[in-house]
Amino acid sequence: MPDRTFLDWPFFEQRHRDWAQKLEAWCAANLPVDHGDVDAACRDLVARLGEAGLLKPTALDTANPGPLDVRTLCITRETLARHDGLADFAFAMQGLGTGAISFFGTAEQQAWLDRTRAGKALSAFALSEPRSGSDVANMDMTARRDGGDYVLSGEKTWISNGGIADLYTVFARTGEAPGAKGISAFLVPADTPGLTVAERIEVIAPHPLARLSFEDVRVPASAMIGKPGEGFKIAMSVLDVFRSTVGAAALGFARRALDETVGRAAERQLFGAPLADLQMVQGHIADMALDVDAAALLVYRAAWTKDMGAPRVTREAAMAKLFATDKAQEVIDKAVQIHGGDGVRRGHIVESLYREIRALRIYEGASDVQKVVIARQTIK
Ligand code: COS
Repeated sequence: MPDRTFLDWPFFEQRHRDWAQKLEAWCAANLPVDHGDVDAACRDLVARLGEAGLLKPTALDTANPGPLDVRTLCITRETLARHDGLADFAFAMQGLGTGAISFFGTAEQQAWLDRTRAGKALSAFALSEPRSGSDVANMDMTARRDGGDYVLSGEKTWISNGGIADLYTVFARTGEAPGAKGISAFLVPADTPGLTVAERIEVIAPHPLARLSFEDVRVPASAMIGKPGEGFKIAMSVLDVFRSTVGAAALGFARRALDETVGRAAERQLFGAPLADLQMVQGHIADMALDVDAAALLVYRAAWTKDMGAPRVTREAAMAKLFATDKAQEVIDKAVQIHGGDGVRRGHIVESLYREIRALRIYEGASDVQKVVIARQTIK
């Protein structure tokens, strides 16, 4: 039984505990799913999560507008990740892909959110390019004004949900100024002519991922999200919200690894006694439990701070993501070690956690970038 005592921490309200309980019951009945065809699995997960009302926290409720509740997003990612990494992925992308529209979109653009929150449309966030991942301000993709339209040209890569999304939030250079101040954000429906999948990308924990090509993709000027030249700040403020949730997903993977390890240590006999009797194993379990709790404190501190109305949580979110993802990697590595051969057996839960966790230290701002962010904020 996973540790749920953290839900009694003062970061949370009764509605969070009720949500966690409802979600846990849904997960127990529906997860894990078969990952054989990740495209089909993601579409199905989004549809089913939507039907159950579980995608509602991912985007603005147009009937009752208000800020996204980051604690709910984090509890959801943590819980889904503990049951099935692909379910966490499907949930997370509905938020990251629409964040710019929730926070900066026009009423017309926000009409999409009713569909993404209901699981009837999939979304994606197209920021990274072959030549610029961490260095966002250096992007090449252009959006040229042509009468009442913008024409987008270039490539985006590492795009999660690429190929299965119905809408993309795309960042492109509009040239108001060099660097960070000359980028704008656009809402591009997947069926816009000129937008194609150039390559599907296979990774160690498979999920829908692609490189996208934009060849003279024409969108009306009304497709711009926010103002011209504000794209970099829009991207960063979306990441401010969703980076803590990446930490929460890592926390879910780590908690699962800890639970599996505790079970294994109690059950497995070694030298005539359970593994758990060995002080060496106890030392590992203590380190794992400590890392899980410390990560949870940082993740929910960041989420709570945002929910309390902080305009920016750049430092808190960077700390949460950096610590939770790095420590989850260590926790899972220990779980593999304690599971012995089973820890690397294809299909074993601990083996899949080992593959699932790695990308989280890279995407949405690599660990190294989080250190840059934390150092800058601290020195300032
Ligand atoms: N919220 C709002 N505004 C922000 C912001 C944030 N979180 N972070 C930066 N800005 C603003 C800055 O205030 C600055 O504006 P002013 O000059 O008006 O003050 C502007 O944006 C440029 O910021 P900065 O000079 O810090 O930009 P850099 O090019 O040096 O980049 C890093 C900073 C490296 C931190 C940024 O590019 C980054 O986070 N990279 C990782 C990107 C990433 O996560 N990629 C993964 C894609 S999604 S899978």
